[in-house]
Formats: sequence, C-alpha cells, structure tokens
Amino acid sequence: MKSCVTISLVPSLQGGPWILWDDLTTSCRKANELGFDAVELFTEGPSAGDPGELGTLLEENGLALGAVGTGAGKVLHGWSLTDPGAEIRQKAKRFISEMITFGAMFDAPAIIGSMQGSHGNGVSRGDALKYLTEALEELGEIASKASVKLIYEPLNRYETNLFNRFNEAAEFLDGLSTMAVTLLADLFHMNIEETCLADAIRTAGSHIGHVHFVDSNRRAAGMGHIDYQPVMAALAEIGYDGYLCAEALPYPDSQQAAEQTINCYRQCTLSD
Ligand code: LER
Ligand code: MN
Repeated sequence: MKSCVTISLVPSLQGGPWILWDDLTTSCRKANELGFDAVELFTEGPSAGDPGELGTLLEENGLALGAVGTGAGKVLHGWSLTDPGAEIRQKAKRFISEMITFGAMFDAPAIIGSMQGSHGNGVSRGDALKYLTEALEELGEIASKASVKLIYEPLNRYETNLFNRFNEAAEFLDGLSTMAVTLLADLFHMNIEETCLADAIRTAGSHIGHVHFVDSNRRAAGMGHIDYQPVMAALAEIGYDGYLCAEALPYPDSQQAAEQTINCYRQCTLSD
C-alpha cells in the first residue's frame, strides 16, 4: 500500500476535509518532505497551477498523482449527475469527463463523490439510479479509453441517499457493463454506515480502488476511535495495493494533520 495526502487548491473551501492548503509548489514540497508517495488534488477544474507545472512538481518531489476529486462541480457550480435538470446533468458529466482527461495525463483516476447527487426534489430513486447508471457507463468508457479507472464513492446518509453502504454500491456496479468503475472506501463515511468496517472491505474486496484514510471524526488517522488493525488486516486480505489517502480535516492545523497521518500510516504498514 502507498501513502497519499490531499491538497486543496480552492481557498474558498478553507476548513473542508483536505489536509494541505498552500499553493501547489509549497504543498508538493511538504508532501515530499513528510515522505508521502502521492498527492490527491482537489481543484476548481481540470488544471492545477500553470501549464506544465504539475508534471514538473510531481517529478521534482518524487510524487505520483494518486487521484483527482471532482466535487468542485457540485460545491462551486451546484451540478450533479442526478439533478432534475437535463442540462445540469449534462454539465456535471462534461465536468467529470474533463477531470478524467486531466487526471489521466498523470495516470490518475477521477473520483465521483458529491457529484453523484441525491434523489428527491422531483427525481424518484428509480430515475436517479437510471441517470447515475447512464453517467457511469458513459464516463467509465471515457476513463477506459484513457487507461485509467473511475472511482465511485459511497457517502454517508447526510451527503447522499443513493448508496451509503458498500455492499449496495458493489451490487450496483456489478449490474453495469463498464468494468472501469471501482469503489472508494472512505473510512469516515463507512464508520457512520457500516456495521463492521473490516467485513465491509472484505465483502466488496474486488471493487475497492482507493481508500480515504481518515478517522471516525474526520480528523487525521489516529485522532478518532477507528481501530485500524482490523481495517488493515482486511485490506491486506483482499490484496489491496493502492493508496491510503488522507482526506481529513486540517486539525489542529495542516502540518500536524499531515504528520499524524504519515505516522499512523507507517505504524499501520510496518509489516507491509
Ligand atoms: C469526497 O471524497 C468525500 O468524501 C465527500 O464527503 C465530499 O463531500
Ligand atoms: Mn472521501
């Protein structure tokens, strides 16, 4: 397994669940100094820094791009894949498609989290799932052509009413014809929804493509009450060799949250 830390390049969302908040150059340097293998980016859209800057910074700092988040489409523009309006759904799809292409330049998958939206507000559950199916088939095909995966993230009940639990999301993906979509195990969301984190990981094993490594209170791993030993054992059992990516609140500040994460990651992967 490999370590990864989130960088937000959207200052207006300060206080959100991302660890590093400086400009791209400073954040990449910090990630490298702390010993992270990769960074996950949360950006306003399909670019980061000046043209060419991201590639140079990744190389200079020995970092990979672990993933790119697409949530800005929802939080900055209000778009989602299950919006009642066909035009908004189209904008959401176009935005994610651009983010897939952006991530793929660095072999990184895009994450669909809050862009999945919810049913209600005039959209039945059946219609919302139809829209989500169509979008994942289409976007999965785009990801596949770009030789990357597309990551779908089940969220807790306060953020979506589509899929909150891993086994339901895995069953849903099994019904799709695209093979490009994997699941994101965000331990914060799972702590709210699952009976047992380790069992949920084992059940959906073959689907897991990314992990948000965070604690029960959305602080850095080790600052809440998740017991990481059984979680790590389950990830090892399913043969997971992807990223443990810190998507957590910058509490008490970015530096301490990043240090706490890498220390917990090292403890958790000692025998890796
Ligand atoms: C995104 O990775 C996530 O976990 C969501 O909670 C964002 O709202
Ligand atoms: Mn997440």
